[in-house]
Amino acid sequence: MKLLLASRNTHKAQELAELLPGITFVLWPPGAPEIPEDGTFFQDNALQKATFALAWWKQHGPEPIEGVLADDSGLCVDALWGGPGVLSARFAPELDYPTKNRKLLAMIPLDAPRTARFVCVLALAPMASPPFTVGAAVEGILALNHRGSNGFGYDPIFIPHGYEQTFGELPSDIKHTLSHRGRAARALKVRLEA
Ligand code: ITT
Repeated sequence: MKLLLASRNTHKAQELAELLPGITFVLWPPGAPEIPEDGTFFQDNALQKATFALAWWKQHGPEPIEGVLADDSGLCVDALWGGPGVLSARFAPELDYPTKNRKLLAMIPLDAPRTARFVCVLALAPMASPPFTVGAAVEGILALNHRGSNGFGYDPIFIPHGYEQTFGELPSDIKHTLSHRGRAARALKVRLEA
């Protein structure tokens, strides 16, 4: 199956390629427009990205595809009322991730709960049938400090339940078995196989 991936995030692209080896991904071309994402919820944004990219590809796409896959995801921190959440990619955009992660940790009061979850919604827009979504989350807590250099984004500050290491310290195959994206990808596979 050949799908266009409606994302400019190369880390997501790599994870999705590892999680969905049966799918050949066509990457969103460098000259294509920015994909809008101004929804309130992960599901809104995932659908918006997939349907926008599908409409653009139908007009301009240089090769045949069977549909478009989009991923909207983020880190929801209970002590920050669920933030940065859908705004995870836009939190402190001027900072690199180590500095951003330190800033986020500094915003958590010492006596506040450190519970958090990563959420991922995948939207699949086939060429000729309505789009659908699958979603998943992984629960965990925030580390006291940035730890490890695996993964990307907020991985070095997130400790999944049942582990002591952050996603930045755990190898990618363990992250894939636990993560929001891994769970959503497996749900997508089940849906496609059905
Ligand atoms: P596209 O919209 O082009 O796909 P994006 O990075 O802007 O890329 P999102 O709006 O979905 O995508 O924001 C997701 C952000 O959430 C991402 O940039 C990271 O900061 C964070 N994030 C999502 N999944 C993550 C993961 O597995 N590990 C660490 N951080 C993650």
